[in-house]
Amino acid sequence: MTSGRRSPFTTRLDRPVLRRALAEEGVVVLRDVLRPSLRDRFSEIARCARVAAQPRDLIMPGFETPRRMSTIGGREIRRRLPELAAFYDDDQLLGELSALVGRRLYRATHADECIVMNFLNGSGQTHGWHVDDPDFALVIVVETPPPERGGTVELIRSFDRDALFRGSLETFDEKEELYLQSGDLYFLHASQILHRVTPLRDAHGERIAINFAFDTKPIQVYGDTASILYGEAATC
Ligand SMILES: O=C(O)CCC(=O)C(=O)O
Ligand SMILES: [Fe+2]
Repeated sequence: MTSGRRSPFTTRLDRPVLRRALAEEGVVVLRDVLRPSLRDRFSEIARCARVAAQPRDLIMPGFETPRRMSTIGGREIRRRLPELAAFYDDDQLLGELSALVGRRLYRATHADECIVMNFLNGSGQTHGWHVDDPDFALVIVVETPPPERGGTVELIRSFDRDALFRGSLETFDEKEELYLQSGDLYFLHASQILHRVTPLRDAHGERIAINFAFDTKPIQVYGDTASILYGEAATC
């Protein structure tokens, strides 16, 4: 549908260096890659939208980790923020991300989880440890505090799901931190790598991220967590 349209990116994503990094690390940080006009527009949209975000404060069943944050789910985004939906629906984006992964990707079919906005506001707000149902996440970090103020992305590559379900997260010492600045994107193999956003340390701290979800299968079976965090379950 988008042939002839401008790429959302300033550079091609299927460069060998990025492909290799994603294959080896399960994540790539994409700095200065989103066209500045889009980056600024998304930032403006996110800042306006935050008043409409739903506050959440719960322990997510499964890994039993906290969600102290505000959210806007895909259904609401499709209704009210068509520019984000257009970015997600762009076949050129899908093609570039598929090339980066080295296999065909599909947009997530979960109406709430396909595109989500996550807002952390103030001390203690956090998006606790989890894996995503969709396989890959393209995350735009609209706003993030300096790392010493919290709100950093931490990753655990290899983990024992059973141990996690028994609630032994504290035993992990193999955490890695992603170094991110406001305006960065990252692309994460989110169904395989355990990840979280650490609690903000500052009463006035703020973090905003937009997550666009992609699957390796056209139809995916989703659990309940997205509906708990982002709204009701349905199909995009
Ligand atoms: O905010 C982030 O950087 C991560 C978002 C995330 O993990 C998610 O939406 O599933
Ligand atoms: Fe996630």
